[in-house]
Amino acid sequence: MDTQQSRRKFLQQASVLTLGASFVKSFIPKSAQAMPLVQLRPALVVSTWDAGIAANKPAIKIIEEGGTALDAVEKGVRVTEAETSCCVGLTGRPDAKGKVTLDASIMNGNGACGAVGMLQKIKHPISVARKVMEKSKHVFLVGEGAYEFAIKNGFKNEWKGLEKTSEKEYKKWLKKNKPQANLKLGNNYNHDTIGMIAMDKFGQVAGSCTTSGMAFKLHGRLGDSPIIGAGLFADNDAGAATSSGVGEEVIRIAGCAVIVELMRQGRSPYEACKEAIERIINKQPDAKSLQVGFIAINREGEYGAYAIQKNFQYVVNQVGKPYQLLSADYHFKD
Ligand code: SD4
Repeated sequence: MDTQQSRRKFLQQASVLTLGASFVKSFIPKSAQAMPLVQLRPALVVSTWDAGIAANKPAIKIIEEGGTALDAVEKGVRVTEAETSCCVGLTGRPDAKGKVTLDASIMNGNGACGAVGMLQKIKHPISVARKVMEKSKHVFLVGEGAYEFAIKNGFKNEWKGLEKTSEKEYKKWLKKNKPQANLKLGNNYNHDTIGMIAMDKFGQVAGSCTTSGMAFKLHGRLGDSPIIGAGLFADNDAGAATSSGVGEEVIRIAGCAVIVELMRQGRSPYEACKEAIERIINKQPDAKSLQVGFIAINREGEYGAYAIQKNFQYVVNQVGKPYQLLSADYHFKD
């Protein structure tokens, strides 16, 4: 049976099970209905860095209760957007002009996607990205336009000024750098963007990615995180991937699209992430001073990760199991 045929068969079986399940449900008492009748897929949630411990919690709960991967990845990263963080949400480090500009994207495995770039003053850019996906005819809104769209769709201006540590670090940085000076990419301020990928019990995959981007970036700079195919990609036929690290390097190789395509051709998530990192290293003579990490999942519920440097962590939650905080394998071993 080829992939198309087996997919069709799987969908037929899934719909028979669903119909069967609702028919049976009408005959069993309400209390017993909370139990899922069948678990169709090895559902899971994976996200970047240790912020994923808190973020994965509501995400895996949604999936355990039979919700969609799309809802899970949106709810999950909202946790990080609401926390005090160097690199996500309104408390993140500003750009060279002292403005906190946020990038986010969300993608469903059926091809639906939405993104915002350089969005200011809004606490949950991931939810604005989802609104772009669901309420506009577009995929990607940036700057003032993204802000106006957010306000029109019920989001509030929640800007309270630079968070204390962000302000301190910005002032320190300003003393050594002229405003608008470019920075050495991959500096120490740039960890902890959250990217999350998930598969629900029905085999649908989705992903989300949200960040304040590189600290002290040039005003107007967009990274990989809001770019579908670079910092995020999801396809129900192959899997999902997301990234963290120096966005410029991820964009250059269309990182997450490449990883999903490699998985479609049969590579494991680990092998696909490793191949993408090797492409970056082959193109970038300075790779040793940069960090990029990828995480990926496939349709079988397998996961993997790979990074340029050590210390790239990720968090895995599989249905019914405790979370695992893992360290990714990496290229430069000495
Ligand atoms: C960016 N990829 O703006 C983001 C930064 C990041 O962990 O991931 N930091 O380039």
